[in-house]
Amino acid sequence: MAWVPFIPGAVAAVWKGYDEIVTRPQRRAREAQQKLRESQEKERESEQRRLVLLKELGYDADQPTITKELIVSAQETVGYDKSKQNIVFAGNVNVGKSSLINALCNKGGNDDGAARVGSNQVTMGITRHEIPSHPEIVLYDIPGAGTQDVPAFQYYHDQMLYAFDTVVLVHDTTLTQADIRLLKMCILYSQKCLAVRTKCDSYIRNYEYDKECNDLEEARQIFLSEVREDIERCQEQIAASWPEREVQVRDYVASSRSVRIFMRQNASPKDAATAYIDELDFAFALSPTLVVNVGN
Ligand SMILES: Nc1nc2c(ncn2[C@@H]2O[C@H](COP(=O)(O)OP(=O)(O)O)[C@@H](O)[C@H]2O)c(=O)[nH]1
Ligand SMILES: [Mg+2]
Repeated sequence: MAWVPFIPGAVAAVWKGYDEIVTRPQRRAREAQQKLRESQEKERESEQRRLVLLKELGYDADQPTITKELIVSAQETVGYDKSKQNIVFAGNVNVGKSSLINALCNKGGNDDGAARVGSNQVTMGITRHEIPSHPEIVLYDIPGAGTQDVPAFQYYHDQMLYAFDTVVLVHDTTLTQADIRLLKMCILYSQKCLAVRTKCDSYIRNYEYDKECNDLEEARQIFLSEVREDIERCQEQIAASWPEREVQVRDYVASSRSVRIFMRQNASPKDAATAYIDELDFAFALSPTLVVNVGN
């Protein structure tokens, strides 16, 4: 009976062979099919989300698609310079776009070539501004959206924002729904965008009075903690449109007064209303070349 213990071994060997040749390839094929179905499903969901988002941003089938050709022709219209970084400042009327551009160009509102500032000085068309000490950058001032009712797609399209390398969304209080939609528009078109919350000097001074603070420093701390919380909320709202990947738009807290002081290569003012907040990081985000001389 020497063959008896031999039988289970032989069966196991046959079964192993069968598994290798028949079952395992079938299992692998089933797994591959399952993976393919899952990735197709993910793609379908992501395309569905894109369509819903486009609708939310005011796009309908009558509007033109932003093609490569359209981008090239818009770049010719706006005077896009291939050898420079072309940065456009967008946002509502009176939020401080022109003031910020003047500050970066180290100009006062009355200086030659300065962007026109103030509520009676609305920018009518696109204007180009160069930073004298930084020929590698060109800034563009455009008219504000004017009303919250202009759909993001329309503003983005009409102002040819897709023609620029970077869109800076300027705002002076919480991001409005229109601001958030505009930022989503940029993300949708894979365009570099950032936000800047300006006029902080004036808000900190108002806080000192409104919140009955003991001094400006206390007002600054309360203002900053409220603003940072608000920014986080808005960032979450933006990110919610892209659950499949990580999306974050930085929102820098600054004032045009302090940006100008920074551009003149001066140290941060001591006064709690104008002391630097995110001015340095904002300049770095626009272009690292803007902060090269700091600290030298
Ligand atoms: N206190 C303070 N006022 C600012 C600041 N930026 C802009 N302003 C004022 O806000 C008003 C509108 O600014 P402007 O640059 O013309 O806004 P735009 O319409 O977005 O271009 C002007 O009266 C500016 O002096 C800032 O950082 N601090
Ligand atoms: Mg303006």
